[in-house]
Amino acid sequence: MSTNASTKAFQEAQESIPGGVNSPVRAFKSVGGTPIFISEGQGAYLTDVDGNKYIDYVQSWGPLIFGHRDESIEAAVLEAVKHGLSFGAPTEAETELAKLVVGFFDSIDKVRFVSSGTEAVMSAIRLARGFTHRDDIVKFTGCYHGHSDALLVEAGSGAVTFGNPSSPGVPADFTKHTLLAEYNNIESVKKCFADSNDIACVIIEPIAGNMGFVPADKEFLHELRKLCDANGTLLIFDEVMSGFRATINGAESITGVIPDIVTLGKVIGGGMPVGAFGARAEIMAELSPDGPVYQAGTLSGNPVAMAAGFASLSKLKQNARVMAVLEARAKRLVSGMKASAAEQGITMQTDVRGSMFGFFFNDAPVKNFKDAQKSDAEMFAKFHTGMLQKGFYFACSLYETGFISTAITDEMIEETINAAAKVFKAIKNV
Ligand code: KE4
Repeated sequence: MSTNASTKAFQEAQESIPGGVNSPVRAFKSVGGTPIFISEGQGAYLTDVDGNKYIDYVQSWGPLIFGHRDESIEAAVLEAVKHGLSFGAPTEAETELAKLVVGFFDSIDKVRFVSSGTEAVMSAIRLARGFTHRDDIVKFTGCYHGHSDALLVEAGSGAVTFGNPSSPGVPADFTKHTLLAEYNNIESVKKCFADSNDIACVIIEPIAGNMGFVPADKEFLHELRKLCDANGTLLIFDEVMSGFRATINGAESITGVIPDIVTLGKVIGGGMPVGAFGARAEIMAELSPDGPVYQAGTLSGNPVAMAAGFASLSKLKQNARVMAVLEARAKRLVSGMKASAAEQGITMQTDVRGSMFGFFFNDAPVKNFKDAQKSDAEMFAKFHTGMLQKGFYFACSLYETGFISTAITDEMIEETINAAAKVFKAIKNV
């Protein structure tokens, strides 16, 4: 498989874009080799600039649950652009998508759209601080909530991949209100509440996808809810990644824990830039222009992005059983890969929630970021490279998550498992 054109494109990109990429994790730094440059996506497939085809298990880091160039989403976008790209004024498209999002979540009465997950989380934190008149926040090591200053502390995703969890350029003053706890460890959260009586919110990925794939224990989330209630602290579920990927009704529907604020992104834009945050009416009433908490955005609620998101979520609503089908495929994939690895004496930890899946090359179950960091990063890099060379595109970091789209068939899953068996065999026979 030649990747000469990608190599050339990467060299050229590095002359005008830092690292040659517009988001660090894309640089393949943690798996080695040259990032492949994509020329197009179609259904389950990506095609790179050398003409190589790959079955795509990343789907733009989650948004494309219906695969590339889904007909209904593409038609909605093409129709929307005929009426203009952006107005900076309210449109009915925003109301239509808002009503759809609200209908999926018991915890959400109203929702505000923004243009990224980072914006959604940054705004949700400000709203929580404004609503509670408190300054401190609690986050969990290994959880990633976008790159706003106060949250880029012991973050996951790209921040960890580069081993610099707390980024330079973030003044200590900007993170002194950020308290850290350990995922799935309620005692560590109790310590935060012992250290501060000024905690506005606890923010968590209830189904974490940025330290690798680590769903929170249900009991832990229930304890977290009780702790927040006892202290007048808001609980924020950051579902930018897990929203409409683990389930269509939010983590609340599978854990029984109702958050105060939910942040969303990815799938709700159908591949276009959309983030959102929602909560019950009394909390959202604090948000400008109704209330004093300021938040704004030139392209927030962009009508073309709204059309893509509406088509994406409408299709999910009309096909509610789709998540069960995707989950069955995800389970088949990880169990097949795990069995193939075991034949070569390689141990994998795997987990699935809906269309999300993850795996660690690790001898013990992964319950938090410290456990995840004990995983075999070298084995992961060899696996990623071997699968890429066979035409299977997995997330280029062990601190990420995999996704199944409706375009990925049972046959493709079997193809992937067979390829993994060959890759594990080759790794062991080196
Ligand atoms: P964006 O600003 O990238 O749209 O969303 C930030 C964000 C917030 N919260 C969660 C739970 C997220 O997973 C993300 C973004 N996810 C990463 C993937 N791990 C985006 C990929 C990237 O950074 O290039």
